[in-house]
Amino acid sequence: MEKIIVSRSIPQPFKDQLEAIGQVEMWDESLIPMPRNQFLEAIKDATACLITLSEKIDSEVIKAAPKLKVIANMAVGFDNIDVPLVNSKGITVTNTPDVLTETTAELGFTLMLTVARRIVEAEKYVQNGEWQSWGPYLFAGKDLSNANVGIYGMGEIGKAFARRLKGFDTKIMYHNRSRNKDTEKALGALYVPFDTLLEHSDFIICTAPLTEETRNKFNAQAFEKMKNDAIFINIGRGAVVDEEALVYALQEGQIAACGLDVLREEPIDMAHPLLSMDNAVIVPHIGSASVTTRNRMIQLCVDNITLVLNNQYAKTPVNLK
Ligand code: 8YV
Repeated sequence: MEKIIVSRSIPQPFKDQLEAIGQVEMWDESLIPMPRNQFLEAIKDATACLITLSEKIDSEVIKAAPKLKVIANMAVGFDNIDVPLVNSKGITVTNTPDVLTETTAELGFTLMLTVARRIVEAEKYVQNGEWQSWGPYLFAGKDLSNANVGIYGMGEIGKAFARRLKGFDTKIMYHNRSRNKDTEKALGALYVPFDTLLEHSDFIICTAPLTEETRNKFNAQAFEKMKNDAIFINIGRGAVVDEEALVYALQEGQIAACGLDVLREEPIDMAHPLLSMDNAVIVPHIGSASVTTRNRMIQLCVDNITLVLNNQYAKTPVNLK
């Protein structure tokens, strides 16, 4: 008998599909993660699990789960999972690439324009009844048109973001661990060293996953090199940024503003200095949050679990290169 753990509440039609292949133990909350102790208990006799980034899959979980065959992560990123360890036990790890690409790029674009045109500050001003008259420079922001846009991380999301820049007559630079000439041709993007990206971009968009190479990539030295009126957007992973250095850069005017969908600690500590800064816009990790995309992500997890439990290859296994 298969036993499938689902660590968040998912809609009944998806649960029904899983129930057709085994017994399902679902944590019936959608905003509160399953407590670690309960997860460790539930995983003991589980053969599959559908999890989110809140669940850390480490040696403690793997030791507790001798029957586990598949871990379906409801995210494209998988830095919450010790993939080499899990794979060494013959357990398949799957993620949700492609289905969330366009939605996540759209959130990045939304954040970029929101920060550039100071929408959050302006909206608060109206709500607070401070709008007395029109002013020539009232909430004057920054143009995206004709700007230099630097993309750090030219994976699928980076490319989808670059495609959206087309109508704005921007120059696109990118930096990535590997160069892709087809992408350069298709998107008119210029491959540049990381320092060049920092020095010449009016907007920098980070879409990078968290790896040993990307951790703290945006540190004090990086912010120092950026233009003083640059806008920094992060839709990758929080730990790619040294947040202390970011706060300092914003306070000292090394950069103009930032928009963040991801943070080192999620949810953010309400005492975090970024929360009191008008030039920092923070949203709660909603990159892939459209109803259609979240449905597709869950369906892909369900498909991957179904395939592996039927002794077939998963659709989207994580294979570390
Ligand atoms: C996830 C994400 O939706 O896919 C990712 O890697 O960061 C988000 O899009 C979210 O983290 C839920 O697991």
